[in-house]
Amino acid sequence: MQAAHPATPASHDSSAPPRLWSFRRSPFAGKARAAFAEKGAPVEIVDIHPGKRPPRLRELNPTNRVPVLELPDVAIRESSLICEWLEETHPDPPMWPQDAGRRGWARGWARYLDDNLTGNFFLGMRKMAFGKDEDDPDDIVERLHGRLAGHWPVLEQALGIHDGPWLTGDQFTFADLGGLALAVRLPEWGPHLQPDAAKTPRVVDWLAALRERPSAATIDQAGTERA
Ligand SMILES: N[C@@H](CCC(=O)N[C@@H](CS)C(=O)NCC(=O)O)C(=O)O
Repeated sequence: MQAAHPATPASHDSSAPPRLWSFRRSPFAGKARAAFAEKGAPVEIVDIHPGKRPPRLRELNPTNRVPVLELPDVAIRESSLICEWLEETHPDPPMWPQDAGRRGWARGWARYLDDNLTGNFFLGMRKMAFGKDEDDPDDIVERLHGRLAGHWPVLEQALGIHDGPWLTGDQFTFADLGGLALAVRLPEWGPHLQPDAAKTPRVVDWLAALRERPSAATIDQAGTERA
């Protein structure tokens, strides 16, 4: 597994809280910030400027992406793996179901949300903000955003399985956390893409419940800027 990339030596004071390299508008950095808030775990948030990424970011994460968590001896890349580190180091409150089957099911939904909902929506926003790639079709943003409509009914069905309010039932898990950035940003950034309460009422309620969580405030949280 290539989760951890060695940080350069003496990178980070071991008595200080871990440092989360972040960007305010990044949904995956937002997921990691919210995970720290849900766990009540201390963290230092440092912001990069997406157009002027500091060389240190690539030392920590070879893909030059955020989020990446800097620990005294290593750095952990990928928002989901930062969540796993948190679950292991801060077990309370548990953010995965105790039952192995339900846990595997929830992990599958966490992945589904990242890939199909968060991924398509925010990649479309990124292309709107920073421009399309050379080989993108002219309507790339509409294509990416158009995919959301097909995923709402699938999510509706999943939310019906354990009788809510969360994906696995009463317990709020990392699978639900995967929808938090979308829940917070969609009303403002893509109101026309929101699900229809008449067709997918569970999804509408789930998105509203996500926005009510105190950790939702971290989705728009900036850190100290690092050049
Ligand atoms: N799968 C990664 C995705 C990370 C990611 O795509 N980060 C974006 C910000 S949301 C980024 O830094 N993109 C930079 C780029 O594409 O150049 C994760 O979950 O951490």
